[in-house]
Amino acid sequence: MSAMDFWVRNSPAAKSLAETEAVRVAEKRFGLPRRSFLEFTAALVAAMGLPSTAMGAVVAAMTQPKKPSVIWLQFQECTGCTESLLRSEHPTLDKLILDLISLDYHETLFAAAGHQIEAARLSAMKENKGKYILVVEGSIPVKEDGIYCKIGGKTAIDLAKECAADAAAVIAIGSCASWGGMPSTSPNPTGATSLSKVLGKPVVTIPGCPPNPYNFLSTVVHFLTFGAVPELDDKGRPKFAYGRLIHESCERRAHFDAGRFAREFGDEGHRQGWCLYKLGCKGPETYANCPTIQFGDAGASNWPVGCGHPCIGCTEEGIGFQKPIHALAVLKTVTPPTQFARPGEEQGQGATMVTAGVAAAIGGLAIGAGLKLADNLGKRDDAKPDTKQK
Ligand code: FSX
Ligand code: SF4
Ligand code: F3S
Repeated sequence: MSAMDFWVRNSPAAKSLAETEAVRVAEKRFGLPRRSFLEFTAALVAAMGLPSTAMGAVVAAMTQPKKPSVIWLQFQECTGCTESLLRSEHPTLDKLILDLISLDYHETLFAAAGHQIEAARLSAMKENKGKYILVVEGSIPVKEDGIYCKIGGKTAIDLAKECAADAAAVIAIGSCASWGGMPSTSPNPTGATSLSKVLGKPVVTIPGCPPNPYNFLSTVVHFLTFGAVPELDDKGRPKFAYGRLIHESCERRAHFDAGRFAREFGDEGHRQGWCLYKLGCKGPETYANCPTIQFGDAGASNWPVGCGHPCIGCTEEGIGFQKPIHALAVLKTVTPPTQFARPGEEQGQGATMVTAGVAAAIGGLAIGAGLKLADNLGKRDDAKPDTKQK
């Protein structure tokens, strides 16, 4: 049982929270047993680096009657960002769309098209002026005045600017929107660039190709709870998710330290699960929480390195899609830090040496809660109330 599960099951605070009207609303709205909902919320709270005392506020925000309007634009991309959210399953995106946010414009998921969908976007923007969340997926081509990507007769440049003007928060989801991603790979014929460059101001970025749906979800929930986006690094990435190098919490790190490397795909070292550094793993120069949060519901070790593939640095500008896959990573940290966080150290402050240790602990909690969620919520059809004590 993870620490968070233990907290949900045993702390008096969690027990009294389970009896509140907000949790009753959540039970109905999300169709989840109370404990499962609380465990899901606890996983998000832990992932954001917040203390358990924030649970009440997060639950209240997730169950508020008025759902925040979300306008989701798609430009130069593969729809992997949306796909990864559709596969998140805790809870599934249909729950998210219909029960947590009001998705008022999304070209792929909407049945409507043409003038109808454009009208939906304009009316949502008018009704929720200054309050909606704008999410942009995909890079924006700026060559030849942006003619390489047009929707409804407008260039991606104009659409992004128009929709961002009255948004309460702007989120660039995926590496394409965050820094150009794959479409900006040399020679970049369309001039693919990031949302923040087009808008001329910083935005929240959730890079990854595709990004981890947990990180997007946690960022939205943070905004709903506190009316502000989480603390960001100098590239607009939430520090709770991108504050540490992959290499610091990689499950193969012991092999790296011991000098045990896979040298070819399929060789003995590869089959033994040894370090992938010599196959070009970019974990030592890539900031992301992939090893602690992992992906999807396929069980433990479900992330690129866990599956036996070197990290290509997809969250990192200048690395992913730019540095050759086989090239060796620059080692940013070779030796362990001299100082680790003390118990009870302030949480969620990002990438300092001291807080790195705290983040590891938080990551551990999130994994436990996340895997438990996969257990309970991954198979929606045969999900059963979680009444068994473990
Ligand atoms: Fe694809 Fe998204 Fe990659 Fe880009 O994710 S998974 S090409 S980051 O914009 O759809
Ligand atoms: Fe893990 Fe890659 Fe670092 Fe090896 S080099 S420990 S595989 S992140
Ligand atoms: Fe991307 Fe590397 Fe994570 S390839 S998904 S940053 S492990």
